[in-house]
Amino acid sequence: MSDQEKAEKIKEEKASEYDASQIQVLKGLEAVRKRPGMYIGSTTAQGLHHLVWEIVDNGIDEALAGFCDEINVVVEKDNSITVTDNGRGIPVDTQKETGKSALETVFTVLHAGGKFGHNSYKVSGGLHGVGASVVNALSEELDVYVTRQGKEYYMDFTRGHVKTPMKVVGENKPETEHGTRVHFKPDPEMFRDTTTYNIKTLTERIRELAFLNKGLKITIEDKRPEEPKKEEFHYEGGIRHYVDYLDKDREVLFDPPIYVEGKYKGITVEVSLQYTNDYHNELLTFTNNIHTYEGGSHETGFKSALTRVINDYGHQSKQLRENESLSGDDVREGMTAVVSIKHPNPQFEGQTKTKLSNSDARTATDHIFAETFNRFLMENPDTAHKIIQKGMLASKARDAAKRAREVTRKKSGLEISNLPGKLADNTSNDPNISELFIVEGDSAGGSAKQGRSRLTQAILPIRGKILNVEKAGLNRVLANDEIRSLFTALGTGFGDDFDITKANYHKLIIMTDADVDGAHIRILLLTLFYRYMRPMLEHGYVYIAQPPLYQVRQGKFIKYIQSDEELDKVVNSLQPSPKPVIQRYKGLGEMDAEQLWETTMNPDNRRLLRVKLDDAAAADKIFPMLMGNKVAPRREFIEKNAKFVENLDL
Ligand code: TSJ
Repeated sequence: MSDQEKAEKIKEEKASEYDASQIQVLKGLEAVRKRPGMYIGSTTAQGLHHLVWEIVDNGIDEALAGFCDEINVVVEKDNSITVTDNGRGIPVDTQKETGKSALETVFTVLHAGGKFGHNSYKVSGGLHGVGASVVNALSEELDVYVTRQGKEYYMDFTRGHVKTPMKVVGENKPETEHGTRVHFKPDPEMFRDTTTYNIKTLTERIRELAFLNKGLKITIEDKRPEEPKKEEFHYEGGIRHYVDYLDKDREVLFDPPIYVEGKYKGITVEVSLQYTNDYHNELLTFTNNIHTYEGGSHETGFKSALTRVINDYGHQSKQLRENESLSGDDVREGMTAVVSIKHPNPQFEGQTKTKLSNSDARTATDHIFAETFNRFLMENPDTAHKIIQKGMLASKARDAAKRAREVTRKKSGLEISNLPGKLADNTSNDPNISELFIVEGDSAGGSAKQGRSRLTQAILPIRGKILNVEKAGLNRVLANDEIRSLFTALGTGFGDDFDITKANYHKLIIMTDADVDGAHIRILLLTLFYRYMRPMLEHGYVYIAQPPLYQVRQGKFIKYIQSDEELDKVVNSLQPSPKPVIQRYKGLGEMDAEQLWETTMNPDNRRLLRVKLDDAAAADKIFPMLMGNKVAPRREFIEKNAKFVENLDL
């Protein structure tokens, strides 16, 4: 082969490599747009928000690598998003294999994020971790500015295809100026449900990311309102402030929360913990900024270290007798803790892929936490004493509750029917079609019993305010008749023994008056469900009945109405005489059995609200605030969120 032939051949090879990579790009874009759910989970509101995290995660990676300390997120007027960081800027040099700039590759090749250069630090990332090219493919338009090494570069795309190739738009920039700015507008053809961003969803996660990445400043600005709103999150203390934030409305045992940080075999571990005078514990765990809802090895490591260190210290200090020990539940009663680890190669399992399975994460978390926590107890004997006392109290209460439970179980075992007397059960044994109405007051309970469908609907009347479980320990909860009836009827067992597969009803319907007392009872019931039968909420088995506020009658025409707006509409539509008669229902008790059935219970007419449990952490904050000891925040919250209490959607 002559030199010329050789050169030709190399040229051809280059061209075909380029073509091949171009085909890969087109195939990739096509795949993403054909099955967006495969890449971002769904194309609902959730997927829409996921796009923001895919971009923000790149900035977080840059921060974790130590090159960036600020990220700004803006929701523009048209619901497009701008994310800016002050990192090194995405590299722009031409890559040998494709002849394309690294910048173009990041936005056009699937899984390219962080794949060039040194990417060993890449620890952040959503569950899908697919990056900027997916966001690009799903955006009507995307543009990016990069400032690095004295120059500013620009490039833009439409639905993933290059529109304006990379060009230099600024020169002689000072070395101190560097960073990446990405602006994208989600494609409405892909996001058919909604293209409107929810500022609360974005803000909550940004706050969380700021807690989880100490020192990093993250701002969020909403430019849609007349007056744009901007918030800034920046926590030098990281997850220590997260614990403070979670305990904002609780009384705490000491201040500040315990904070531990360390690195073991390449795994960074941070733990912060606090005790409150509540009975419940709240433990949030994260791996690489991902909330591991289902826990996993880091959680196991933390829990076993906590129990072991407290028991060892208790024995050494003679506060616990030799034959006495505290269980994991005992030492966690009233605890608020955040565990956050950074792992170079996390493996997730479980139903929602949010359970960490790497066994080295258990060892690392146990090791780092145990050592520092033990030292903390030694150096702070007063606090240590409080913690041990609290554990011992929990242990005693648990023993008492266990005895009470055994007695209840034996007693009910001897009775012919172990169902509570006030329950009017339905005749079907199929939980799928069985509904349990929990009804406020005996008189409404009576009407409901008469009006119901006997096959599918069971009625349990409850009298007045039920026990506030947020303020009561386990033994008082178990001693409460109203609550025991409910659990017996449900058939699921209680607390730790709770077994959702035994539920006698797959719809639990709270039916209370449409007034403030009714709203309060509803919150008390939801608090009970949240604390003692959370799986019912997680499975979406809990509903709220919507009794009408008004009846409008004009001759034979009768209509039931749920809101004031609807009332106006209906009355306006009934112009000619005779004048319509409007009746306002003050409570369920004012309706007779047939009316109650027609308006609120009959599956053909009724409207039920399903109670959603989207965010356990948010709920864990709301319930203590609504139900706990501190009065001021509760009053403030109810005043601000009257609607929430009226129309609960957790
Ligand atoms: F990818 C992206 F467009 F989504 C995006 C990337 C969005 C945002 C807001 C920021 C970033 C980004 C990427 N910020 N910083 C970086 N850094 C790099 O890409 C980078 C820079 C230098 C080097 C190097 O080895 O010199 C390596 C990398 C990965």
